[in-house]
Amino acid sequence: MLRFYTAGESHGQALLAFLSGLPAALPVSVECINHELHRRQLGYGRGGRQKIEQDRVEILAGVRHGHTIGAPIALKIDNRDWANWDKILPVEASDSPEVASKRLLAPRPGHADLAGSQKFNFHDARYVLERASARETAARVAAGSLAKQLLEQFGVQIASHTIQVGHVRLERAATWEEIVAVCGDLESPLRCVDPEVQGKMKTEVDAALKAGDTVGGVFEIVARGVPVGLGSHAQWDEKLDGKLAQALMSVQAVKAVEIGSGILASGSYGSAVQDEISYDKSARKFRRASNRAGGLEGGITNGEDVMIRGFLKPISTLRKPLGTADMVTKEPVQAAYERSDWCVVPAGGVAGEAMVALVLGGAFLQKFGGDSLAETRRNFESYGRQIDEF
Ligand code: EPS
Repeated sequence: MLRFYTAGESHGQALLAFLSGLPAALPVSVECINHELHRRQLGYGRGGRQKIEQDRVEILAGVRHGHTIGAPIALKIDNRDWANWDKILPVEASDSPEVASKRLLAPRPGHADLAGSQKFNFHDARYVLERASARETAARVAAGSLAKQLLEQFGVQIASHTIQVGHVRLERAATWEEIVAVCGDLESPLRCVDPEVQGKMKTEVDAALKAGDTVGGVFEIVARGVPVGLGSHAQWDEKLDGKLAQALMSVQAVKAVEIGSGILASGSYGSAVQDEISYDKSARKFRRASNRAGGLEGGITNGEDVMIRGFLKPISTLRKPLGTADMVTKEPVQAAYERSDWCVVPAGGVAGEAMVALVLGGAFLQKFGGDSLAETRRNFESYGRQIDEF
């Protein structure tokens, strides 16, 4: 079983991720992790913080001589901004005026500020926002890169692209080749496969900035090469669609998740929604004429591309703030503003890829097990023969 946790505050010393359950002898590329971290920092509509940070991973445990050793893996990403925050957020008790100057009493509508402060009984949203910040996704992306590196050993690839920013939507299906190309394109401003649509998306982002507002959108994750049979129909908490939905929903600002053509399907007839099955005798393979199910039937992967979308609300830190109530005086005030991004859809896609990799990697290891990569491979290949002979 693959398990992971993250720790770290947005302006603390570092972000940490702990991952356990990877088989021993998996080759690990630090360069690949750093590449993913870099991709997460990109995107049109990012704020000042990404000019400060240059996210790079340090592996502290679980990897030796370039391979996993079957021990828990500890990953660290330093926050460069810590240099500006060490007096404000020290580990030790402090009565320095800097601490008081950064108290946040005017909770932002839509952020965790108020609900988190009430729950933990802080009359200052600082501790809550530090942990609720989407900066935490850097740790997920580092752990997710290791899950990707496992899955790649078995021919599974995961990529994301942007299909909507604000009101502008990509109205056609993108090909796998287009998605892979845009996903790896470090120059692409919003990771949309269509240059014309992307131009309109940029205009949407510019309009939000000009208005002191923020803009949301939709990213799509596609996993290709996923074997038939991950997840199970047998129990509610074994259904892989449910696990994927939860994983994507946990990404900051995601407010809805769609698998395949789930939203369209709810307003269509059954005959127009299901994917008809045929059997290709020469390839000895079952085929589906379409993939509206998004690669999942009954909570089980069916061998088609796994397709899942995350719907991001516009982020809640607004340069032109909304009204709120002071947490101490209870008087009406304007919500707090320090600095912010105004569009994070491409970054959301990278975080989404990591979450999909961690869930698929976990389901993969649940099915095939193995304490060493060689054992996992034997189990995988033996199951492959069962599927071929079915
Ligand atoms: C983020 C870092 C943060 C924000 C953003 C994501 O940096 P700072 O708060 O110092 O500007 O840019 O956080 C949020 C969206 C949020 O809601 O807190 C990052 O590295 O992704």
